[in-house]
Amino acid sequence: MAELIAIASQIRRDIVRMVHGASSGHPGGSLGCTDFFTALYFKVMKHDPSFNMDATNEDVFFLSNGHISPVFYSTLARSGYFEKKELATFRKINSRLQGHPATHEHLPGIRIASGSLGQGMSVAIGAALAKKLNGESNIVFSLHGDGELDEGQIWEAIMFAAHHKVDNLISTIDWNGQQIDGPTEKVMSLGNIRQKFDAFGWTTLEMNGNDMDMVIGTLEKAKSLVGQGKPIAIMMHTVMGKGVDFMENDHNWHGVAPNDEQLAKALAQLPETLGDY
Ligand SMILES: Cc1ncc(C[n+]2csc(CCOP(=O)(O)OP(=O)(O)O)c2C)c(N)n1
Ligand SMILES: [Mg+2]
Repeated sequence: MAELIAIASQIRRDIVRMVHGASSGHPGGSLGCTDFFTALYFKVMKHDPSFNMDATNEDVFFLSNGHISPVFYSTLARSGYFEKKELATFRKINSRLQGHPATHEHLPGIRIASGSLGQGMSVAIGAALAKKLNGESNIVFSLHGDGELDEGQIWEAIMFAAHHKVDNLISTIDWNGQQIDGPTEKVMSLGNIRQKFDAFGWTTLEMNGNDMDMVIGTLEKAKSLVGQGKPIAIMMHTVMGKGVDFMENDHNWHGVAPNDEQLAKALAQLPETLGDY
């Protein structure tokens, strides 16, 4: 557990350094979801950093809220998909690390373009059904923002997955209560998301997404529910900007880069554990 918490601290450092280096990007959701990514890639998922696009015989993850690419890129680099020094190219011209992930850059670990919200669950369902057709027992994971649930396509996908018993899919919702323009309650009230997934026929779980013990325990519990006829959803409570006190719970950090002074303040709160890129 201590090892995972140490990895998460380094990933948080990478996130603020990358966004600062590019003078643009999305630190808020990235920092909030760091513990989830760490648990998934360093503990829960069976995956191979030598990377095959088809993900044959391995678990697979799709990031639907593609704007939180900094946490995804850092996690991929830190788990061996590509060299960590490439993180320095984030959002630079001709970089493989574009602001929103895209497949034509051929960055190992990226299997779909995302950033246009609402599409990732449909993709994950397709991949999960393909695994069933191929007789594979591996699991498909996906992540979605709570603001992303404003997209109608998500609800079509939720309905479809229950109807077609896509029970090898674990979709997590980053329930941070914030989105680009303000708190989700103000922009468009989501109500009780868990009850909505329940009503649509999914098995649901809930966790504090910034408590590593709980993240691991809940993801393992979700894995144990695979194959029981229902898709699985995890309601993940996170703090936007987690780990950097002046960014926490503030939607203004959804997509803004820290200046030099703010970067220094942020890094002072995040121990360097694996060496900066
Ligand atoms: C189809 C589509 N509509 C609008 C946007 C603009 N947009 C980017 S991020 C965002 C808010 C997303 O909120 P959430 O998923 O909660 O992300 P968080 O702010 O928590 O990181 C919006 C509306 C988009 N990227 N795609
Ligand atoms: Mg949100």
